[in-house]
Formats: sequence, structure tokens, C-alpha cells
Amino acid sequence: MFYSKEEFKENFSMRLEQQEQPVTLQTAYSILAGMVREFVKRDWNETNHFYQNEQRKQLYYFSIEFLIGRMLGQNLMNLTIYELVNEGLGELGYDLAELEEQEPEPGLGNGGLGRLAACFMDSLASLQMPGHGCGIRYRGGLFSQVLKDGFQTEHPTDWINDSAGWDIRREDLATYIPFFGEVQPEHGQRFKASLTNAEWVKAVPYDMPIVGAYGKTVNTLRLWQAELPEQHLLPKADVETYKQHVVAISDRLYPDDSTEEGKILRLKQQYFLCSASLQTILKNRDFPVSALPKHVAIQINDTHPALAIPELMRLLLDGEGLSWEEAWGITTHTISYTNHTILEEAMEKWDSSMLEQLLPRIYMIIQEIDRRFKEKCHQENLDSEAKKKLSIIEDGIVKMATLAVVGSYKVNGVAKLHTEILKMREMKELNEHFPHKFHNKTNGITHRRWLMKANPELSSLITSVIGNEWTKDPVKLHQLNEFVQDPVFLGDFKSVKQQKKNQLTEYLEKNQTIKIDPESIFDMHIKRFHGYKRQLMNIFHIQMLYNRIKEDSAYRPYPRTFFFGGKAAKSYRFAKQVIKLINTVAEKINNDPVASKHLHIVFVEDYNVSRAEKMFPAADISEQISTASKEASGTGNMKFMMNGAITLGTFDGANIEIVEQIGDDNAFIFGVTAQQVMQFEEEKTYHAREIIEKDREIGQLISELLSGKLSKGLENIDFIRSQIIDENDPYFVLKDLQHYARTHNRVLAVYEDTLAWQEMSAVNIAQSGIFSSDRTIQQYSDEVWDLEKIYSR
Ligand code: 7GP
Repeated sequence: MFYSKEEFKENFSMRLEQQEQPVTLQTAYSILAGMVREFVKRDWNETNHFYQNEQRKQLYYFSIEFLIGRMLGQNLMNLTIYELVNEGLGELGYDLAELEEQEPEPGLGNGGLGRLAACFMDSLASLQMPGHGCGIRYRGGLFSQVLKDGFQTEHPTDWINDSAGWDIRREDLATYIPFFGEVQPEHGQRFKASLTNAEWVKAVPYDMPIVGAYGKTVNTLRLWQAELPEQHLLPKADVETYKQHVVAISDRLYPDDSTEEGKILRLKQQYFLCSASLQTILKNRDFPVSALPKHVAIQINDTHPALAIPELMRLLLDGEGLSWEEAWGITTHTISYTNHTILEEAMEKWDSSMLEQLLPRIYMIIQEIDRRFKEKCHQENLDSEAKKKLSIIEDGIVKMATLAVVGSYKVNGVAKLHTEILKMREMKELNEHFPHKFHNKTNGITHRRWLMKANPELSSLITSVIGNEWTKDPVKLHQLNEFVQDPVFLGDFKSVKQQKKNQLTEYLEKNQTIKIDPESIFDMHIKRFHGYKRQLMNIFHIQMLYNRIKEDSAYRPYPRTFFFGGKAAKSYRFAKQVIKLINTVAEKINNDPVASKHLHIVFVEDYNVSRAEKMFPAADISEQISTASKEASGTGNMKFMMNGAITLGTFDGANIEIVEQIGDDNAFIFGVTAQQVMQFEEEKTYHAREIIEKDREIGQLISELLSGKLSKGLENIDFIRSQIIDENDPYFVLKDLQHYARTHNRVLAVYEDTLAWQEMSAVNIAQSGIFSSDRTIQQYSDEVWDLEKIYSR
């Protein structure tokens, strides 16, 4: 332990001296991380003892992804020793920022849903609430992205092997998970059964400390690793193959599910996570099982952990010997569910036959849940469409979202619009059947990582004018409203923004050898690649600007740098072609002597949490241009806002609530509304072809695209072509394109009025506090989980 800079330096130097090998930055990092781990240990133990002794209700957040990002800097900050360590290291000739860069990036997630889980962990601990994460300790997280000739290539990452070592193996809590086997009903014994001839997998937890702000509360992120079980649980023959199957379970996040084998593996991962977590919760309790809902809340992060419902039933029926009614009562008062998408392709559905084979007892329980549910709600007067919607199993398919709704006590969407769409359209029948189950919890982001840690310069500026209470209660950022017209404050804000733009420029020059003009407008579109997120519309617009520059020698707009960052799922061909298209257009424009003075495109390779932390603070414009109704919430929009970037977006997801906070004048909104999109979809009255024929500029763009002119080196743009032409532009790219272009013009006009622009930025920051995940977590706690803070400590 160290309480002063001198103590820290002494301790650190001593460890350095003990090294036998020459000290590299990597070793210096490991030493520091080791010291922080020790620092945290006492509070972690105390927190756990407190929870046990006081019998506090515990929340477990089940998630297949935890996109936590690097932990060193965040932990130092939350422990309030960042400055102490920074100075101490400096005096010893080390640069803390440089050591932070040594930490391997834990890519245990893909996008919004995984990053949300990580923000929630931080807020729970910081609000001193008993809430823990349960996930999988993937050896390799999401692939790293390398661009080759403008194409995305995917490379496996190996997080564990070069792990930072924050987590601790808990052999004492290992448990065993059964797959396959045969169900033996215990006749006359209610719904009880047992499983014989199962294949067993050992689940070993690794616990990672989640340090709340100001230390003290240290919660746990428990990540499960799959291992070969002990000898007596092994099959007699072919142990080698068995081992491969076992190890694969915690090998990769989202294994390719285009094959039958890949699908089985995903299902195994899901059950593995649910069963291991639930078994441990039940085993280590010191209250009667009937009191479970009083002591435990389980939140399932989308449907990936929905098997928690039948698994809890199994443990209660077969393990505890409860009746169906008792078990169902407990389950449906313990589990709640968050939906993160209405995209059809992301709605999980499993073949009954696959589930039945892999998890026979679980399938049997799902069948019974379905049977009882249908018995209740399939009344005579229900039409066949409604009956379908009110079925968990239908035509040999198990619909996980329906299972999740039926088995939870609360169901939420992640922004107001999204929740309304769930209630009124996607899950209308379920909402009518369970009128009090559905509610909204608009997402949030932790301001500790996304403002205080990522942008210490802006944080200090804010504190210098309104004091530091906002760090504990971010809604207090609204005190900045008094300064949004103060030229001194706005001037200081401008310098901070410039500083962050310079830092990003230097970083990218060093890491990607890209030259950027830090005085240009930084316009950023950073998120996963997907049709509905419309990176295609962005690049179409840039190509249109290029055409205008070529055709009109008087058209010379203010210099802009367009940043793209994000990965496309490995098998998502359309999205991968969009990446290639962006890079092809980039090459042309960036090398054009005239156009490159006005337009510059930067594709930031391998976009991840650490890069994101460098990008959000440097942005002027936040591109949030999803097809209205498709983006459930978005959280990047909030990170930009908190750092003073201005939203250029559609009325979708949480953009709507952002505008509610700041007013129409402080964002640039365009495009068709969710209502209109849904109407077009229902009535089939949108015809992309008409736009191509009538709009000269768009016509030219599409003919350039089709002729291959835009796509040098990309002979194959068939996916883009077929989406726009054959599939009639399902994401309304052409429909919104001109409105988007006009809105960009408005942006430029305002940007050139520096003070007006700074004022808009300042209003955005001042009104962003409500989008802290502290607010979100407080609402979940008040309305769903009923947690108590540890005030007494
Ligand atoms: C995302 C949504 O696309 C995004 O709008 C939202 O902000 C975020 O979740 C957090 O709620 N969804 C995912 O990341 C995802 O993988 C598939 O959804 C289940």
C-alpha cells in the first residue's frame, strides 16, 4: 500500500530493482498494475464481507459481452491516486500515459451492448450499489481489424495470453455444466427429473475488481472459463476431441454461426454462462430459496442469457425439489430483461431440435413454459397472427425474445422511441398481455471514463468555472448554462478542443502515418458497420461534394476531415464492401490536389475503446445518421455530446432525447421520421429508382457507382448495388441523401460563426449530465432492482 507520492516511489523503485531482466515499458506497466491490484484488495474484501454480513440484495448483470477497455488508468482515477502516481512516475523518469498504452486491450465485446454493460459496472460501483457482472472469459475477444488494400481483414486477438492480469482465478468456486444426456423423469415427483449420460464441462470463475469512484466499493466482474472436468467426469474415449469442444466454449466471442457447428457453440456459450452463474448464486446463499427475489436480482442483457429462465427453473425443480408454481413464481420475480434491438436478424431464434439435443432438460422446461403460456392467452377470439406472437415455440423454432418476456418481471427498451416501438409494434401483443411489464430505461455512459478520464483538459476547465460537484452528480453540469455566452469560457473551450484535436492528430500520425489538418472540422462517424447506421450515405455525400468541387470552380468549402472507424462482422459482406468503398473514395480524394484541400477522409483502423477515448474529445461533429426507427438508442451520441461535439443526425434512438435536452437549435436534425419509415415499410410506397431517375446529382452518383468508377479495385460491389437497386434501398439512403447534404451546408454556415458554434457546444455539455449511466442505474435500481446503497461505510 502507498498513501503518499514518496511511498509510491519507494515501493515502485523497490520492485524495479527486484527485476532480473532489463526493465521494459511492459514490465514497468506490469509492476504498476500489480501495485494497483494490491491497493484494491483490502476494499474488495471489505465490500464482499459487508455484502455478506448485511445481507444486502445483490444484482447480477448477465451479459455475453463486457467491453471494458483498459483498466489501469480508470482504476487509478477512481481510486483518486492518478495524480499522485503520475507525478511519482514522472520523477522516476516514466510517463504514466505511456505505461497505460502497454495494457492489452480487452476486446470482450462487439459494440453498444457490451460497452453499456461496462459503463453499468462502473456506475454501480461508483454509486456504491451491490451489482456484479457475469460473463465469459474469452481467450480472444473481437478480432483486430487490419486494412489491406482498403479491405477489412480480421485477425484473432489473444487477450488472456498477454493479459494484464487484473483477474483472480477462483478454483474454490468452480462448478460443472451438463450438456447433452438423457432426461429421466422422476414419476410422481411433480415436474422433477434428472439427467444421465451428460457431457460435463468445468466452469472456473475469474474475478475482476470493479473499483467505484473514490475507492471503497469494489464490486466483481466474474468471467467464466471452460475447462476439462476431473477424470471421473470425462468420457471413456477420445478425450482429445472432447477437450477441443470444451476449450472452444470460452475461446472466442461470437464464433461464426453460419454453420451448424458454430450455432451449437454459441448456444453452449450461452448456457455455460447462465448455468455457471446461477449455480454459484444458489450454492452460496444463506437464505431460503423461496426468498431469492428478495435477495437477488438478475438482469439479462438482451436474449443471449435468456436461458437463465429455464435454467433457474431446472435448478429449482430438480435441485431444490420445488413445485412448478413455486419455481415459476421465484423465477419470474428474479429475472428481468433488456431488449437492445428490433432488427429481425438480431432476434435470436434456435431450432427446437438443436436445443433439444444439446440441452434436453432445458428444452423440456421451455416446452412446458410455452404450453402453460399458450393455455392462458390463446383464447378463441385471437387471430392466428396474434397467436404466433404469443408463442415461444412456433414451427420448430424457439423465439428467445418471447421466452425472455414471458419469464421476466420487467422488460425494458433502451430509449423512449425504442420502447414505444417495442410496445406498439414489435411486442404489441405481449405488451397487451402483460400491461405493466414494459418500461423504458434510456441508456447512459459513464462520465468518469468518457469525460473525466478521456478529456481531463475539459474536465478541469469545467471544474474551474462551476466547481467539482458535477463529478459526483453530473446533472450539475447544467450550471455551465450560465457560461454558455461567456466569451472567456468559450475561448477556453475552443483551446481545449484544439488541444484534443492536436493530440489525436499526433496519435494518428504516429500510429497510422496519416497526415491530418488539425484546423479542419473533425466530422466523425464511429460505430460498428451496419446498413442501418448508413456509413454508405456518408460516403455517398462525400463523393457528391467531390463532384461539386470538380464541376464548380467557385465551390471551395471550409476544410473538413471525415473520420470513419468501426468493424464489420466477419460474414457481413455488404458492410465490408462499404468499408472498401470508403477507402477507395478516400484514396482518390486524399490524392486529388484540389479536392484534398477541402475534403479529407481518415479511416481509423481497428477502432476500439482506447481509440474511442482519443476520438470523442476531438470531434466537432457527431454523425448519428441511422435510418429512423432502427437504432435502439446509441451511446456514442452521448459520448460526443458530453465532449461538446454537435449532433448531425436523424430523429432516432436517444438522439430524440438529446434534442429534448438542448432544443432544436443546438443540433442538426434531418431525414424521414420513424413514423414515415414504418409507413413506407408497411405500404411499400418508397421507390429508390424514382429518385435515381429524377435527381440529377444522385443519378450521376449511382451511375458512377454502377460503372465501377467509384470502386477501383473493388470489382465486386454487387452487394451495394443489389441493396440499392434490387432491394429498393431498405435503409432509405437515397431518400435522405439530399436532406443530409443540405444539413451539412447548414453545419458549415454555423461553424464559420465561431462564437455561435462554441455556444452550441457548451449547451451540449451543460445538458449532457442526464446521459450519465449513473442516472440510468439509479432508475433501474429504483424501479427494477431495488438495491440499497452502502451509505453507512
Ligand atoms: C446496441 C444498439 O444497436 C444500440 O442502439 C444501443 O445503444 C446499444 O445496444 C446499447 O443498448 N445493440 C447491440 O450492441 C447489439 O449487439 C444485438 O444488439 C443484440
